Amino acid sequence: MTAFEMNLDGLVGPTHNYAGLSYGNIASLSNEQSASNPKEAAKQGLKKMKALADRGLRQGILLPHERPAIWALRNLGFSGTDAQVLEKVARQNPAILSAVSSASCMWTANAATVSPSADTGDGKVHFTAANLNAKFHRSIEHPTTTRMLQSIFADERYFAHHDALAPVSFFGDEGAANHTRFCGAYDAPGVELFVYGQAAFDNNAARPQRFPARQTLEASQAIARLHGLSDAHAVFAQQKPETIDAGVFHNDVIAVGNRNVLFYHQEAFANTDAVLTELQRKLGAVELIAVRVPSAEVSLDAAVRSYLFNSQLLSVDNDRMVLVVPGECREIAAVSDYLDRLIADDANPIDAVEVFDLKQSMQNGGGPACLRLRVALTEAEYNAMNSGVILTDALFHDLNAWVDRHYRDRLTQADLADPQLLIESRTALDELTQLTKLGNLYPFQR
Ligand code: SUG
Repeated sequence: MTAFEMNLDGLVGPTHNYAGLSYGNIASLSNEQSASNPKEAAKQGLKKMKALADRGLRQGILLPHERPAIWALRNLGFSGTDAQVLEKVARQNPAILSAVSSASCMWTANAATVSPSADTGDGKVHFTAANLNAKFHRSIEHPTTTRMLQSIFADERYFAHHDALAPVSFFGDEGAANHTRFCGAYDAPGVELFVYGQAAFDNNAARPQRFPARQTLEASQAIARLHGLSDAHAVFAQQKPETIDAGVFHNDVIAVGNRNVLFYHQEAFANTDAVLTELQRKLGAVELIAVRVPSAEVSLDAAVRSYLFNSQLLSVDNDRMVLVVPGECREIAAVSDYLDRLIADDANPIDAVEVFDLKQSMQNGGGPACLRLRVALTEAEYNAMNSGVILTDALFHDLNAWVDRHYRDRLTQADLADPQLLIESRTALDELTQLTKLGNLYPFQR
């Protein structure tokens, strides 16, 4: 049986904007109120997807959600026609309008946690949509995410879906951004590393002082239980609290892994030696290659500014790996020099770097790794999924034309109140569900 990793990238939605919604995410805060370019954002993402698909990697998309989320505004008591709802929220509380207009579902690393069938108790691929309850604008994603994943991975012989965890801070869950699976081959049982920001029930546990820890140990443990992962298949590790205060709001801003390789910054974990020892013990005969980046070579600040670790580490041919990084990594000399040394060093399997311009997403704190959800699948599981979301040449062509037809090239906070934007967005999404054959996904379609 062969298995591989598929990447499902979030297609950037037509309301992509900069609202400064994510306290603790430095890029989001510093670009608040800038004008965005949704058309360019969507095309930058599509270009990355196409380049990886052209390398022979399996690539698919997850669809943007309905935004502005009129249903969420109605739940908050705004009433009348859709246009009246928009007018009222814009006048009474524009911050809420910004939140329900965010295209944040593009960062699909936060959509869900996925455990491949080789690891789970019942031999199915398990999905749990993330509750994302740390931020209001993200907490409204999981109902649509769950529906979408259920409709893409519908075959119950292969796939199991769980609702998001209880939406309270004790069970704050940010999905795969804090989850990395290690293995030999993708079809062999692996070890899943769950990184958390704080243990919610332990009042004496170390925690960040400045910015919030979004993922809790209790949430990670619940997901491991739901997915039927035995102790042999799971490791729980705390992120170093000081890094959260430095702007590392998810583990995928400070570490990335693929197969038996962990690429991480020296400051990533609270207890690095214990984490590496446990991972190696549970991996058994598979040798863990831990590539540690010292602060002396790349400072924590440079790591956050460049998003070096928010990269995709991909197996290209057999044992070789390519690191897919954002353009910012080549703009910071210390990081760029480090990358040159990394690929020249034969002690690790990373021998190429591929650079993408993802500035539109980066300005909201989303790099290459944020934009994708990894799903390791066997060939049979792949054949059982809804193929409408798989990025073929034809779909790539159709999506670019669709973006050209429906997207604006400039959006400000004031534009979010425009009832025409809602109509444009719904028209676009309605067409997209037909293009991808996903059926009626959105509240406005029901
Ligand atoms: O949740 N930014 C997202 C970025 C998510 C990045 N994901 C990963 N690291 N996996 C967030 O903070 C900003 C939206 C705004 O400010 O307009 C935002 O939601």
